[in-house]
Order: sequence, then C-alpha cells, then structure tokens
Amino acid sequence: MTDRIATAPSLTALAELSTELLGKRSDLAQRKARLGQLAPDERRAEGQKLNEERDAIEAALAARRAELEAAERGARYEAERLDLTEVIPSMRRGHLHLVTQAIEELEDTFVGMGFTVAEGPVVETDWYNFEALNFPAGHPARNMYDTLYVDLGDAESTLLRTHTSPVQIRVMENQKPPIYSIMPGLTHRRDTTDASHLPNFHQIEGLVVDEGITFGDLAGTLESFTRAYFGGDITSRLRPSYFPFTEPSAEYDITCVFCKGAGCKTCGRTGWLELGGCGMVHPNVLTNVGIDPEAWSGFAFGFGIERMALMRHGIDDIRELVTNDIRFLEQF
Ligand code: FA5
Repeated sequence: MTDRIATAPSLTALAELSTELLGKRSDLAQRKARLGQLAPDERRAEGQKLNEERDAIEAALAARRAELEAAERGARYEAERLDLTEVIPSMRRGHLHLVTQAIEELEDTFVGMGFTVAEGPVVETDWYNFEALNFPAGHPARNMYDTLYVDLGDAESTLLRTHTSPVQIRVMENQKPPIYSIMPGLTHRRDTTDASHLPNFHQIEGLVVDEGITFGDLAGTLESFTRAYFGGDITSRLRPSYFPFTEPSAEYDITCVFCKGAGCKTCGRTGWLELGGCGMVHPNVLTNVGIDPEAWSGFAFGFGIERMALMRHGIDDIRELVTNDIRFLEQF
C-alpha cells in the first residue's frame, strides 16, 4: 500500500490514490461501516487498527505530496530561470550597398584632387540631354543612346537622362569658370540586361573649364585618378573616339584588373578594359552656355560607376549588383 503511495508519479495520481484508499468506497470505509456489527471487544480492537491504518496512509500521502510538490516547484523554477549573465548580441547592422560605397569613394578621390561635387535631375529635357551637348535633332549620334522618353509635353521632349553629361550644362549655366566639378548620378537606357549592361545604372561625370586647359591635363588627371582609385599596378590609356560634345574625343581604358594586362577572356585578350568616354569640351557647348571658347577651354569625362565597382573588386557580372543576394553583398 505505502509502496504505491511512495511511487505515485504525480500529484493527480496521488489524489486518485487518496480517494481509492480513504474515500467512501475504500476498504477502510467499508470496514468502518461494519464496526457496529462486531462484539464490543472486537470493535475496539478493529477500531484502533482502522485508525492506525488510516494514520499510516495519511502520513504516507502527506510525505509523497510534499516530495511531488517540491519536484514540481523545482521544475517550474528551472523553466522560468533567467540567465542574467547571458550576452545578447547587439542588433546586426547592415552596410552601404557596393554601388553607394563606390560613389562615396569616387567622390572622396576626386574631392582629394580638388574637385567639387554637383548634381542634376534624373528626368531631363531634350535640350540638356542632347541639344545643348551639340546633338541637334536628327543627329545620328543620338542613336548611341537607347533613350527612355517620359510622356510629358511635346513628343520626345522629356526623357530619363541617358548620361550625366547634361549636368555639365547645368553646372556651366550656374557657375563661371574656373570649374572643377564631378557629377555622379543615376542614368537610364533601353539596354537589355546582360553581364555588362543594366537599364538603370550610374555614371560619374567630370568637368574642368579653365584658362589654358589641354588634352595633356585630361590624360594626366585621369592617370592620377586611376592610380588613386584602382591602385598602383593599374594604369590608363586613351583611344580616339567620337562624342558630339567633345573634340577631340577618346575612350578611357584601364589595365585589365583580372589579368593585369596579360590578356584574358574578360578583356577580349587585349589587356585593357573600357570604362567611359572623355575629351576636350566642344567649342559649341561652351558657346551654348555663354562661355567664350577663345578665352576658356576644358575637358570632360563620363564613366560607368557599376563597371568601375566591378573592376575595383574583380567581379565579372554586373547583374550581381542588382540581384541583391545577401551572401554576395555581405562580402563588400
Ligand atoms: C557617355 O555616356 C558619355 N556621356 C561619356 C562622356 C562624358 C564622353 C563626357 C565625353 C565627355 P557612353 O555611352 O560610352 O558615353 O557611356 C559611358 C560609360 O557608361 C560606359 O563606358 C559604361 O561604363 C557605362 N555604361 C553605358 N551603358 C551602360 C549600361 N547599359 N549598363 C552599365 N553601364 C553602362
């Protein structure tokens, strides 16, 4: 009997056992009911025995109840325990996107070379994006830009700027030379996405207008920039090209960062990678903004920021920059 009490697994089981052993239908209760039928001597003896048995059962129940209650309390304390020494890691902070980092680093590099930073609108008029830059209506060079037009005003009068060169015009309208400015920002073209093209990308424009500026100043500035931004083992070269707003015009190439000039698949075995265009500001452009081309001369350049970020970090697919896979972004 007392064994069953001592091994009762829970307080509920113990309560059931207590009813079974002491309740109205228990053996004890039935024996008590039969006491009246016994002779007086037997009744006393049996009565005493019943009392002793009941006391023993109650004592065993009380002992087991105390044990079970203590165990239950212990389990609850354990479950509710607060570990005040636990170190909760602080909230994980994100960081700037690789393209934003590139914009900031480019700005820092050029500011360190004496340039100021200017900005212009992303939605532009035909005048700023083309006309003032010496692309008259119907000029074939307009086809170099797969333009996205905005449904506003006359047909094809408002557009998403295809390059940052319109900001050159805005800077020259607002400021007299000498001008040493860079103009980073978002640009759009109806280009199909592939490993080196996005329809939405960033460019950084550069503009210098001062007395006696020559092509040598352009080449020297770009070479200094190349070494400052890409590091000492990367150099630059200029190749003849054409833009309506610069004359002469050139393409700006840097040593292929993947093969260091030896020639590989990415650079088409040439050892060079093209980053953007540049040239001497065309006299017509200076005239369009009221600057006398006989008194002032200047150079301009415009580079793709995503492509520079790819080259700086040796990434071979521009789409990585917009897929936003956290495992990629966390590396930079
Ligand atoms: C221009 O946009 C001229 N405005 C550059 C310029 C400025 C020339 C000042 C002379 C003076 P281009 O179309 O080549 O040129 O574009 C310049 C750079 O932008 C390219 O070399 C490339 O790095 C980047 N770029 C162009 N299209 C894309 C694109 N779809 N996706 C990513 N980058 C692009």
